[in-house]
Amino acid sequence: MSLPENFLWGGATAANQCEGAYNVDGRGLANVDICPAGKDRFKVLLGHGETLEPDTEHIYPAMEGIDFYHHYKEDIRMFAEMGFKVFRMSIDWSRIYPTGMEEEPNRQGLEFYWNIFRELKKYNIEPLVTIWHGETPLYIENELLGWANRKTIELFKKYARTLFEEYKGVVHYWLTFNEINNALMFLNLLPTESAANDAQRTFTLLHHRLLASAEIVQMGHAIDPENKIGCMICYGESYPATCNPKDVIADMELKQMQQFYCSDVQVRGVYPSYSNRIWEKYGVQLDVTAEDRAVLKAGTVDFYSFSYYCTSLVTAEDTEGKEKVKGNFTAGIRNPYLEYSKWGWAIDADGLRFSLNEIYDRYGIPVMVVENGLGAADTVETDDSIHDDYRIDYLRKHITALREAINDGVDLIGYTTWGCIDEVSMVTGEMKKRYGFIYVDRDNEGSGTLKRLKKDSFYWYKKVIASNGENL
Ligand code: BGP
Repeated sequence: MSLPENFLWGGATAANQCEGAYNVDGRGLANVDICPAGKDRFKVLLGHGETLEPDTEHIYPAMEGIDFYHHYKEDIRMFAEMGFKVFRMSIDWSRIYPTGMEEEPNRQGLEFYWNIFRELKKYNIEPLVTIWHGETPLYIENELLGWANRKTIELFKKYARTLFEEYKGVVHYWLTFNEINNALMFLNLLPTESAANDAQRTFTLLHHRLLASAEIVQMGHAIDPENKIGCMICYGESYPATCNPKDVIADMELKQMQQFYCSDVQVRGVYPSYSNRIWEKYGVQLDVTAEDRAVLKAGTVDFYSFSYYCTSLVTAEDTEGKEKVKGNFTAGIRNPYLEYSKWGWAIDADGLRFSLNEIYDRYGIPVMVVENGLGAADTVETDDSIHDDYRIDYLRKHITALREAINDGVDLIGYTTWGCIDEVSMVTGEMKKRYGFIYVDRDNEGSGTLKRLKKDSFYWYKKVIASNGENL
């Protein structure tokens, strides 16, 4: 079966990983600006950093990103050349409300996104806007404790209202929170004692984000009934390591918490039946009022979107002596049937077909894959060409899986590869880990001309889109 004619082919980015220009045109400092590359990154990302001011010892890659802020015309022209139908991007809250507390939005920030939308329109590329891709004004983090504070919901609603009103009729596709569930994945990666200490805060901040998401879904629909608003889940697909029922149960419990807890709320509008058991396990007391439940019920999403990179294996047994592997916020033991990328993430295209079926069976609403790709180090040849056949191979297999899932009956409406242009890695803060069809001359230390170069995958993806996924 062919892909639907209006299938949304494209690529994805996030403001904090590409825009740079952190201190221009009235933008405020954001939490992501002070996330250093290297070993201290996660401490800060998780809100455990001692440094809430940038220092001279660290490199802060978000501050300059790939300077999309000043290169957007050139970059969008290249996306158009590949034939993109959709471009996923996020808006940086601190560009619109520099501290989050202002009564009026920063006009220059709004203008920057107007410029992008006008440019996209020129090429008939539909924007897909993530309202929150981890970017929070630093003031809110420092003074209000960020999302742990219920008051942040109101500030976020003010920001979202501004976007819905300003870009009414221009943006039709929105995502509320990027990978909303990754807070739970972070929790699972912590040693048991730290996880126990962090659980109350994590589930509370997540409750606030889920409420905020539901509130702004309703708001977005009220402002423009044409708006299509989706959730976005980090789909850390997992399999039981063996047919031992203990492994199957361990996998089920992990899935309930990591994969389904948030989307069950966002799609079905209620906390799932198993959530009490999870809260008990972590000793969490959540303040879920009757009013909260009504908000969650009324703010369900129109479509389900997710990121897909790799899969992992779950076992109930002691993993001592077994080879451990990591993925996108996941950890497990090595799957002997799969190959692994240089950054240690399993390459599993069948897992994408499996995930798509699992999701569509569960929710029955339109689905979009909004992140997928291979993080790899590229080599620029003397003639500026880049032969990234490994990336083409990865994407070819995953697009084949999309086609299979559509044959299975999944209502898949779009596909945006992650980091369609090289940008800063979220997990490590490196530039060396590249996903793009477009190479950006910038290294881990922040040096480079920022020159853009087309990789072999650029020409390949252009052909794929032109043939609507037939010519792989
Ligand atoms: C997802 C994030 C993206 C992106 C991606 C790849 O979790 O939503 O922002 O960065 O992971 O991760 P990395 O860039 O670290 O390889």
